[in-house]
Amino acid sequence: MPSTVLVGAQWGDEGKGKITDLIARDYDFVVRFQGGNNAGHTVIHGDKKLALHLMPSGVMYSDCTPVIGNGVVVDPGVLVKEMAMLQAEGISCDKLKISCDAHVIMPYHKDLDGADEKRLGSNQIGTTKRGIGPCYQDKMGRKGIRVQDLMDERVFRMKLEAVLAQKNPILEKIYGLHTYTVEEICEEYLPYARILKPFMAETAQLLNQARREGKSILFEGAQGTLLDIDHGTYPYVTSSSCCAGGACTGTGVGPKAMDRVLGIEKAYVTRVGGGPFPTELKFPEEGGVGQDAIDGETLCSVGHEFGVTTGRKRRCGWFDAVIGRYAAEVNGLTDVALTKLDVLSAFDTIKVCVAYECDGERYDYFPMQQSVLFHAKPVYVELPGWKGVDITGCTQYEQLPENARKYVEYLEEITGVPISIIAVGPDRDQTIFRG
Ligand code: 2SA
Ligand code: GDP
Ligand code: MG
Repeated sequence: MPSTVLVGAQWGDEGKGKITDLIARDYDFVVRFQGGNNAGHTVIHGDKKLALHLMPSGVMYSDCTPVIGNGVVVDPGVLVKEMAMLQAEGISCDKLKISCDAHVIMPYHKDLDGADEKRLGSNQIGTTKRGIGPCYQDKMGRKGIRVQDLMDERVFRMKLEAVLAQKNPILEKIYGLHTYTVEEICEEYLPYARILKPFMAETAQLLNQARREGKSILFEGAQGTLLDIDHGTYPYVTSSSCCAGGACTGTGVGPKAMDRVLGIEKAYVTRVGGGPFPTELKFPEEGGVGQDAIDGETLCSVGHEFGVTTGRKRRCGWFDAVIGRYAAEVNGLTDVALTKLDVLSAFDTIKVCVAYECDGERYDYFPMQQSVLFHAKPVYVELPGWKGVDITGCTQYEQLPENARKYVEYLEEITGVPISIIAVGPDRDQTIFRG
């Protein structure tokens, strides 16, 4: 089994959790390489849905080693709770490895995330307020506290002292927030350190050794291509490298180890938080009217489009092939898993955006300037649907209605990437593998 990077090809929530969970059993290691507990990956356990925020989805299989790579930001309290939740479900976390170089989300990161958002007013990013951005800021600013620092009380106290001397005045004078003492943070964090210490590892070495021994690795991306700090719709992005390149920097495994880059695409598009979204079908409460508003509501209600971490209603829109082509390029996608095709059974006809128009110009490629994306009008092609046909039981490609197959093949044609997996429902067996 080759090593695979799995990435979201849109704005996140494409169904990465389902697909990772589905294919993880074929890999020896499943590694998270970026993001933190802003992620919400839904996996199935018996007849229950579980939401994983930090734990790699490979934890669901006892033969698989879940690894939290150096590119991840770890909220230790959240991780300890998630491990307890999994253990209560009978899922062992004993094999977990946490990179000694991953950065730790501190209480002031969460405070600053919320305060920054407030300050932005109507220009809010719509973050998950989990402290992700401020933690990555400190990492890049070389003021971060890493997992290895947390595990060494002397170092932890020393680093905290230095960082609080800088954070406290900012918290108090700029944001009017409460300040922290070294002692109160130690009281909260040192017990976590004691629980997590046995799981700390030099994960880059571990993974490279595993490669030499012929073991396979699944690199599990979180969020999505358009939320990538470099390639996304900046500043309406998360603060990490969600694209395939992030799998190298976020784990310490070189690019030659990546044999396959699997992009996860929803059969339509959703986005949580602010920022441009050309194919958005605005909800009535956002000023949407007519058939577009009805179609947006239908996608949201049939697709149950609510955030796994925050419960927020996700913005919904038609499939965007401009984004599909862009994601194919910036990630070097070898193939795509198309999810939630069953949701489109609710429509008479289905639209696909093939290009944008802005100020009389046509854009077939992702526009260079973000202002274009804000004002872009989608150029749609309308395809006949398969309304009312229940496709959730289809396990073979040939069982899909002809128009559903035509839709899949049209997406392949206009994005230039083969679709190797099709999901027609949330369960593991509601999946079609194409030869
Ligand atoms: P942050 O918190 O700094 O990463 O937020 C910055 C932007 O990134 C978006 N973002 C996400 N978008 C979709 N899904 C995410 N995970 C959760 C889920 C989201 C939830 O699986 O449903 O529950 O609301 C996720 N995480 C970050 C975020 O909306 C901002 O636009
Ligand atoms: P992720 O963040 O990319 O892992 O995606 P989320 O878990 O946030 O959101 C995807 C949602 O869609 C979850 O509730 C899944 O159970 C569900 N899901 C995944 N694939 C399918 C599918 O093919 N059909 C349907 N109806 N639901 C799906
Ligand atoms: Mg999600």
